[in-house]
Parts: sequence; structure tokens; C-alpha cells
Amino acid sequence: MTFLSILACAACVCAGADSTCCASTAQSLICNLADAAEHGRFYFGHHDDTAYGRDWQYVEGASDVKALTGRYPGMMSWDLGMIELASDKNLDGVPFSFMATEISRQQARGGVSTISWHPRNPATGGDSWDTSASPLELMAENPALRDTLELWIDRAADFIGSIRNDAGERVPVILRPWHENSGSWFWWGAPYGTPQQYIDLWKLTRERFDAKGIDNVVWAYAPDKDLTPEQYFSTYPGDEYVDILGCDIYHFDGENGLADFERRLNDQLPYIAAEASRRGKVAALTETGLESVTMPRWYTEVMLPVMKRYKLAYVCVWRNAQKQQLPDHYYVPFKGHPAEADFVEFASDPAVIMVR
Ligand code: BMA
Repeated sequence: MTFLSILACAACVCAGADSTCCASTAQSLICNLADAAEHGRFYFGHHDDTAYGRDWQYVEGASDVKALTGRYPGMMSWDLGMIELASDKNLDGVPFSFMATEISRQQARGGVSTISWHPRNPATGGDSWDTSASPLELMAENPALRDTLELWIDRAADFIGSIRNDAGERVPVILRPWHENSGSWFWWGAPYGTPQQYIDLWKLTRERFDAKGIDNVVWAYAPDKDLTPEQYFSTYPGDEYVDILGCDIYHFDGENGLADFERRLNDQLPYIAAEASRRGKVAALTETGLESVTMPRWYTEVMLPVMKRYKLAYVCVWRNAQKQQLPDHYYVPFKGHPAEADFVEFASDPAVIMVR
């Protein structure tokens, strides 16, 4: 890849698989994302879409999104939590072998995939939400803890490097590690370490992947809500470590929470989009959703205008947990739900990238 082609790609004038700037696996995905945004389109993403839904699990070809729209989401989202313990299933029971196959299938459909990671707390053995000890702070004086974390990162890297398509090539994926770090709910969150300690964790992650030659990762940085640009960038690992500038912002409390949600998006997305464009990066709303979709026109009247306004490359909503496990925990409507027709309308908008 020449220096000029890298520059061209940063500005993303390189749509099309035969372009030289799309030569590397990860770069081809960056180009697809940037090209979508450039043309006023965005990938619609759904977490665990083909693994399970409201009233099914592991049914060949099934998807709550497809059941309504006839198509799969343009973006599939998955989570690595438990890969660090070499488990064969993730924290929500999704087998990693299933995940790898689905990521390859999604590429064959012309879609893209994103991966988050809710690892255990290496200091306590608890889950991601166990903030009773701070690995970020303890790591400096505790080499064993650092070794554990390095092993965990290596396991994540090995899994991602193993995701291949039928031609035997690695499939590019977006990885969004250490997400929502501006919040206080994960052990890598803001109260549990300095900005520099967080940045060091990112760099360590990136270095371990790079040392293994894992070349199919597009790196997404995704703090949470209510951040000034200074706060947002205070934990930014640096342009050389990040490809996507994102944020995770949820809509809470339905109609009553609408003004807050829109204010949060309208405060944060303009500078994220502007900074992404200035730095040759992709901008995205990396995680969002209105639990139970309690507003029947949410998809077309709340989500769609925001996505069109800021030229973001993708938006990803969270999972449709099974009804018997978590009755209200779903972000895509289903047959008979009051938001069904609106979701179908949203998915048929020319700006929304879905796949067959
Ligand atoms: C949360 C919830 C949990 C889930 C976790 C990791 O937002 O959906 O039920 O275990 O994400 O996927």
C-alpha cells in the first residue's frame, strides 16, 4: 500500500473492492463503512441477531429482524465475554464456534460484524460489572494480574484471528473493547483508574493483537454519554490505535426520556462526526436502543432522523433476550408488537443497509 493510497483511503474515495487502498482485510471494512456514510447510508446492527430471539434459540436461518422485514440486519453484533476463560460459550450462552460461522456468513451476505467484550474482572474473578477491585490500578504493582490480562487479550486475539470465510481468508470485524469506559458500571470505568491507565490498557490490547499479526480488526472507541469533547478525548488512545469514533447512548424512560436522549445525541454526535472526518476516521452510534421499544414510532421518528443528520456509518441496537429469561429486554419489535409496522418502514428506508 502506498502512502498516497493510505491518504486516499483516509478520505475514503476508494469505494469498490478492486481499489488498491482497500487491499488489507481491515482496511476493506473501513472503506465499506466510510463509503456507506459518504453516500448517506448506514448499517443497521442488532446484537446476537441470529443466535436467539424472543421465543426461539438456534434455529437455522432465524432472526427477529428477518421475521419482520424479510432481511437480516446489515450489521451483526456479538460479544466475547468468557473467551478469556477459554469457555466455548460466551456470557449469554452463544457458542464461539457459532459466532465465527455467523460472522463469516454475514460477510457472504455483504454485511458487516462488530464485536464487544464483557470480560471478567481479573482481580476478583467476578464479572465485568464487579467493580470491587480495580485491575487498572492494581496492574502496575501486580505482574501476575498483568499476565492474566495479557493471556485474556491473547485468547480474544486468537479467536478473532481464527474467523475465516469459505475461501480461508480472515473476515474483518469491528472490535469495540473497553466500551462505555466513561461510566462507572464496568471495572475499566472512569472511577477505577486514571485516563492514562485506561489508555495503557487499550494500547496493551492493540499491541497484543498486532504482535500476533491479527490484521482483520477495525478498532472502535466508544465511551458513553454526557461527555464534553475534552472528556471524550481524555481517554482516547490516539489516532494510530483507533479507526472508529463512536459512543454508546441509550434511550431510557420512553416518551418521558425522549428530550434527554435527543439532547445527549445532539450534544455528542456533532463533535464525534466532525472529529472523525478531520482525522480520517469513521463515526458511528456504536450501541443504543429503547428497551421494549415502548414508543411505536421510535425507529422512524427518533432513530432515523438522527442517523441521517450526522452521516454515521452504523447504529447498533442491543439484543432480543428470550421472553422466559428477561421479558422486557428486547430492542427490536416482533410480530404483533405496537412498533412492528414502524420497524418495517425503517428497515425499508433507502438509507438503511440490510442484507439477504
Ligand atoms: C447487557 C444485558 C445482559 C447481557 C450483557 C452482555 O446489556 O443484555 O443481559 O448479559 O449485556 O451481553
